[in-house]
Amino acid sequence: MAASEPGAAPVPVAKLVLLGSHAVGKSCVLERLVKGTFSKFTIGATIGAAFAPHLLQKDGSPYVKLEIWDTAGQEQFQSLAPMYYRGAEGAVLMFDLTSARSFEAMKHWGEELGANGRDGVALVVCGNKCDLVERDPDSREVESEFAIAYADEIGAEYFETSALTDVNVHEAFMRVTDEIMSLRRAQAGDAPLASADPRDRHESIVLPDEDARMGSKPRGGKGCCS
Ligand SMILES: Nc1nc2c(ncn2[C@@H]2O[C@H](COP(=O)(O)OP(=O)(O)OP(=O)(O)O)[C@@H](O)[C@H]2O)c(=O)[nH]1
Ligand SMILES: [Mg+2]
Repeated sequence: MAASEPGAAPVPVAKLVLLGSHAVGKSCVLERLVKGTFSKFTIGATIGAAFAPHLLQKDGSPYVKLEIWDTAGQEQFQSLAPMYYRGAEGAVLMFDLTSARSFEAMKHWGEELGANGRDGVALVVCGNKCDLVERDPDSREVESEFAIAYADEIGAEYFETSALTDVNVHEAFMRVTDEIMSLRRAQAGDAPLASADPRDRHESIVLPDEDARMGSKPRGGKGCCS
């Protein structure tokens, strides 16, 4: 829990996970959300996983303190992903709009979450790098209608995002967070605001480099550039 000011209601905490194949832009999207920047040359492939806390604001007030796990998409790290998605209340499933292969790989993550994730996990699907398809429509390998159909199938909202040009990043995270909060309310209003078990929140395995890289400054769909 985090309180915004003395006497104020505690700010709820929610754990989110980013899933998708290598180089779809998960870390860049997270950096855009958390720091408001895009590091074209300094972000390398994620090793293991990275953690970033982020205080999401709504209407100028603290809304939810997100604990975000950015998983590594490279093949050799895929077996680690369950550690990060198991306790997650929300997931951002990401693919690259210029890569049909990444779309297929993302469906695999959707299946895994359905089979092994938490019941009633809140989901959004993000087709990232919409700046590229806007600049060159021929580079698009996944049509919006297919992505929307898939998102509908798994009960998710679909966003076309760009970490580079800051399109729909905040909106996608707000959407998945709203969904988490409404699922909590639907659960008779008595669901815990955050896991009391630190193991569920992976507090003991924060990767120092990644944590430092992301920082924790608060900052405050759909089609590309809509
Ligand atoms: N044009 C464009 N490039 C992007 C965007 N997001 C990420 N990239 C580029 O895509 C590449 C991969 O980005 P990452 O954020 O490292 O990808 P990732 O999904 O975290 O990759 P792993 O950590 O290996 O799973 C980098 O060269 C980024 O500069 C975007 O929105 N637009
Ligand atoms: Mg990464």
